Amino acid sequence: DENELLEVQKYIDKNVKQDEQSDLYGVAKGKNIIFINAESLQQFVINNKVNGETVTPFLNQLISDEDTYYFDNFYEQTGQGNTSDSEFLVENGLYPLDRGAVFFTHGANAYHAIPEIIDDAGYESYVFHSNNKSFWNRDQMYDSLGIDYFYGEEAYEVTEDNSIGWGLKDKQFFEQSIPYLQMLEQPFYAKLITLTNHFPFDMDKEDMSIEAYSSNSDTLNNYFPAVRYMDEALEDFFEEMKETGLYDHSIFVVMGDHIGISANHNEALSMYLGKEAITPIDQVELQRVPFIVHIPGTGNGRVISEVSGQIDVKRTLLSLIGIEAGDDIQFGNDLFANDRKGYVALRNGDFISKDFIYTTGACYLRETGEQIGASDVEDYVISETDNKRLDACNEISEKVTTELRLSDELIYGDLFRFINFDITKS
Ligand code: GP9
Repeated sequence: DENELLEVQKYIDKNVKQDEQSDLYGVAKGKNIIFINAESLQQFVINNKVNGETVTPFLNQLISDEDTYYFDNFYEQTGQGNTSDSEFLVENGLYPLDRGAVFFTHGANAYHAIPEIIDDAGYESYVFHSNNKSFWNRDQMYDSLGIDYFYGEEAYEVTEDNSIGWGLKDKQFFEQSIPYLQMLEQPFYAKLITLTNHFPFDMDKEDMSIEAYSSNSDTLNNYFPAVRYMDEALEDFFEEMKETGLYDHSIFVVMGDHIGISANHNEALSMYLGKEAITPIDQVELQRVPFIVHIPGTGNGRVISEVSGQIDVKRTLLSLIGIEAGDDIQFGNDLFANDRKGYVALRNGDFISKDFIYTTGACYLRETGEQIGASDVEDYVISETDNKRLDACNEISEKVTTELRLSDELIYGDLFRFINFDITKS
């Protein structure tokens, strides 16, 4: 175990740690963190239309706001644990497992998650989600992550009228969550997990502000009105936050947790996107989800297009509230600092870097979509440039494999049991 830990620490020191502090370090110190886990929200609906109508008018406005930092090349990195995996990534800066849901399989492990770390800075942590506590084994895992209180299904008034699919409709969910938020001692870290925009995206007629799409996939067709409904729910929530006065004392994060439209719907999706077909690299790029950080009062917001992912959220948020990386064991970077890893590993070993996309066992040039060094010509001799590119791509691929393996070892060996962190004092 000691050797494994040593290897992890060495790897992180060499490959993950950043020397430089970002300009935004500490800008949100002492402010509440309100984190919206947006169910199934994918990037491709942002600034897009369906049947001539804008899908996400509120989010479009939010991302162009002067106080918003919008990451438009941000990838979800979940495995089979879907929403729970995305929560795991965010809280720990570790990868979920390649099979099963780590929330179920390793819910009793020791971790060093955001709630525990920010506890020393005076923050209490809460989750709001109108589903039963044992779904995804949340009740056990939330304890292990150091979350102080979980407002689950029983905290809400759920009736036949105000619910659909898996539970309370998002508009009701936010509305009923607000009195609780107002009661909390500040500063707090509150995660609100939405639910209405969930497969198969069924909606009551009266909640549909835009028409469904028309294709051979009901899932894709219904996705658009469901996303619009969530967009409206978020708009109401932000308005309410301003009215309660919590807005000025908080920063807001909106993150898509995982894809909603799987590859089973590629035919319909390629029609919607105006593409002949979804290529392997399109498939990877479809794993982009919005990551939006709204910090009232900074006035310095912008679109950030460097490659990033859910693994980076922990370090980014901690840096915003003025907590250094110290000796933390995690695999993400502060997305506001410049010296970053420069690649995002997907759970299946695929990755995206500034120059390359690696998928289906091949390396592609991100700019042109061409497979590097591939040719149908007999006796084709690979060019020197392509050879160098392949070397560079393989080098990243090795890091990705190592990183995923080390993260797995930490979880399988429950190695956080053996570490005493002293982060805030580093
Ligand atoms: C369940 C909700 C959705 O409580 O978070 O989970 P998902 O099915 O998207 O993983």
